[in-house]
Amino acid sequence: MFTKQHELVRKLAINFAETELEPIAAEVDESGEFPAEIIKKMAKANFFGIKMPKKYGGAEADFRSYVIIMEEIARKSGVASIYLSSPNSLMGTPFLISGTEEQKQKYLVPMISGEKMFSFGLTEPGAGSDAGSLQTTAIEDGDYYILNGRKTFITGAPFADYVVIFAKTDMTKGTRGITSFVVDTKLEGVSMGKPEKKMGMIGCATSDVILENVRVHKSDILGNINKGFTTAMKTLDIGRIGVAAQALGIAQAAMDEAIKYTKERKQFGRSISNFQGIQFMLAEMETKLNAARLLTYNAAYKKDMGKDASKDASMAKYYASEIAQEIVNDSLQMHGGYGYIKDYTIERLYRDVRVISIYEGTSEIQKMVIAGKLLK
Ligand code: COS
Repeated sequence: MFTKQHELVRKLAINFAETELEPIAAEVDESGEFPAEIIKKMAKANFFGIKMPKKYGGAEADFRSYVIIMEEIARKSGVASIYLSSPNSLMGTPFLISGTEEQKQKYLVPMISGEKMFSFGLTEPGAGSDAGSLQTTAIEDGDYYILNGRKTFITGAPFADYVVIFAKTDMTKGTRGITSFVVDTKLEGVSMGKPEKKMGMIGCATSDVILENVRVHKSDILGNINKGFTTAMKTLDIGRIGVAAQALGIAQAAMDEAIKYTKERKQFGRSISNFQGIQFMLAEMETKLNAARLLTYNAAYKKDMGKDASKDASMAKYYASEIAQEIVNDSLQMHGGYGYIKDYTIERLYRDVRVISIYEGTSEIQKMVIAGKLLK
C-alpha cells in the first residue's frame, strides 16, 4: 500500500512537526493564538496543497501522502492539523469538484499559497446532522443572488477572507434546492459572531457567520444551481478521511505519552509499566490504534485507486475517532492525578480528541452512511 516515497513524506512531516509544532503546542493551547509565521512555514512546505493540482500551486501528491502528513502533524498539534486539512479538504474540494477554471485560478491559488483563508459554511443553528434542512436563502436578483441566514460553528470564520456558503435557492426541493456560493467576507451584510470558547483544538477560532441581504454576484456561484448539496456531501467524503487521520495522530500522541510515563513512573518499588494491568491496557490500545490505521489507510488507498470510498471514509472516521477517545482516556488514567493537570500533554489531548467524533459528521451520521451503503 505504501512506497518509499510515502516513507520519505512521513519523515519530512515528522521533522516539521517536531521542530516547528511540538515547541509551540502547549503555548498555543494556553494563549489561543496560532503563530502566523508557522502558518507561513506550513504554506511554504506546500502542506496546504498536498493533494491539489500543480497548476494551482499544489504538490499533486496522493491521498496516502495526505493521510500520513495529517497523522504526523496531529500527533504534535491537533489544531495545526485543522489548518492543514482545511485547504486540502473542506475548503479546497468544493472548488476542485465544482469550480470553473476561472474560479480555481482566482480562489484555489491564494488558498494553497496561504495568502487567503477560507471557511466551509454548511452547518446552521437548526441544521447540524440534518444538513439538508438548512434555512439560509439565496434569492435571484438580476446578476446577483441575495443571501440571508446564519451559519454556526464555522471553523476559521473569524479570520476567513471567503466562506463557501450553502444556501437554499429553492425552498420546495429539500436537498435538491441547495446551491453553493463563494462569499467574500468583506461584502456588505457579512458579519462574524464572537469566537466560541471551545473545549479543545484551541488556536483556530470558530464562530457564526451572519448574512444580511448579502449581494453575491452570479460569477461566484460554485457549481450548478440546486446542486450544492452533492458538492457538500462529496467534500465531506474526502474530509472524513483526513479527520480519521487526525484521530490517529492524537491517539498516537496519547500512546507516546502512555509509554513514556509508565516507564518513568515508579510505584510499589518499580516502574508501573512492569504491571500486567498496565501492559494489557497498552496492548489493547496499540491493537485498536493499528486497526484504525489500516481502515484509514485503506480508505485513502481506495481514493488513490479512483474507487468510491464513501463507506470506507465513514468507517475510518467513525472507528478512528471513537477508539482515539478510548486510547486518550486510558492514557490519562495511567497518568493518575498528573493526567488531570495542564502540565501534562495528555490533558490537552483529552480535550482536543473530543471533537473528532462530532465534526464533519458525528459517529451516528457515519453509521447512517455505512448502513445506507450496505442496504441500498
Ligand atoms: N456523494 C455524492 N452525493 C451524495 C452523497 C455522497 N457521499 N451523499 C448523499 N448524496 C446525494 C444523494 O445521492 C442525494 O442526491 P439526489 O437527490 O440527486 O438523489 C442527495 O445527496 C441527498 O441525499 P440523502 O437523501 O441521503 O440526504 P439526507 O438529507 O438524508 O442526508 C446525511 C444525508 C445524513 C448523510 C447528510 O445530511 C450528512 O452528511 N449530514 C452530516 C452533515 C455533516 O457532516 N456536518 C458537518 C459539517 S462540516 S464540520
